[in-house]
Amino acid sequence: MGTSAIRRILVTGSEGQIGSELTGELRRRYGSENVVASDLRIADHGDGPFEQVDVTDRSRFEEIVRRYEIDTIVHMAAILSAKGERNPTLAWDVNVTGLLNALELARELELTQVLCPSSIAVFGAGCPTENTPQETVLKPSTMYGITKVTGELLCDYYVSRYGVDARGLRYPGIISSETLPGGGTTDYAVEIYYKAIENGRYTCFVSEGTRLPMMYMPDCIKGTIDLMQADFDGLVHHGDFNLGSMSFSAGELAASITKRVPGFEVTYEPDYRQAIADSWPSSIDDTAAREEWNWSPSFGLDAMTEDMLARLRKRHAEGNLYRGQPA
Ligand code: NAD
Ligand code: AKB
Repeated sequence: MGTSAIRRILVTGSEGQIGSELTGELRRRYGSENVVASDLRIADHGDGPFEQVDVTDRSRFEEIVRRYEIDTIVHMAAILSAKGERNPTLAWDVNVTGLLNALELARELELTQVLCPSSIAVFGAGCPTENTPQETVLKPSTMYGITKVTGELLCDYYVSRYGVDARGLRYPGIISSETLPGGGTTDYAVEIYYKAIENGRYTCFVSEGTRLPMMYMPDCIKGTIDLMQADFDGLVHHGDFNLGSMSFSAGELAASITKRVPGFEVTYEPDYRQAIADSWPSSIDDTAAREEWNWSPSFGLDAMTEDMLARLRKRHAEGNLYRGQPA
């Protein structure tokens, strides 16, 4: 097991918030022809191969892995927390059956590596909410969280039982400017930037005091690829690395934007996602990631806000704020 042999990567969920940017960076590093994008949604990837793959369809998944001689699956296909609460059985099918298919393909075809993200959604009642440790009680209250705990256990099981190189990180809420988030609880932390630029007003669906761990996309991409490239023999953990970066309340996020968008108005109307947010930690202890593969984030709140606003302002000026995505 190791990373030097990585040459043919399949990204599932490549059209999502993270998959879309990760695919681009993997193509820059490994060559466009060596990174196959795939999603349930059909997309045009002029810069490299794209295949429509439903990850719950094992035979189609296998067909694409064999056809492109894939050795690494970067498994981003998922149903996130808010969407998962609206359709829990779909969340189970996509998040658990989809991952099991990826791991079984890795076992049977002796692939080099499977990487599948986990989430701060694995935490719930009974764990410390400040500086939440790597090892603690995992009692999530959402179906999404339940699928993520299951996914971590599956990855670790395939490592110990079959010697599959399976890896995963517990991402915090990811904030980015290129692709809108796909139905999570932390989506407000992205939407707020778009609305600040679009019309100077935002109605936030969690309360002003809600404080969650967050991360800017460049750090997310860097952490993901750093873990992919880490020496397997140096890893004690595998499927469940806590990954920290910054923590702030919705009010602090709004203040960071208001400093740069004078007159920006935010109102707070918590909905069903408030209970999900309240069940998650406020901050994360990522010592294991720092010690085992040298994890170190770069962005803080104000640096992220500067960068987000500059990118979105430019697109807005070009009449392309949402890049054709539904607002
Ligand atoms: P997203 O919702 O933006 O994208 C998921 C993609 O999966 C979508 O393009 C969707 O079309 C695709 N998909 C759904 N069902 C599918 C199926 N059956 N077969 C193939 N594709 C399917 O999600 P994201 O934010 O890019 O998340 C990627 C990974 O990171 C997920 O595992 C998610 O749980 C994890 N994660 C994300 C965040 C975040 O804040 N974005 C935080 C923690 C963890
Ligand atoms: C969500 O809110 O569902 C995701 C996550 C933290 O896993 N952003």
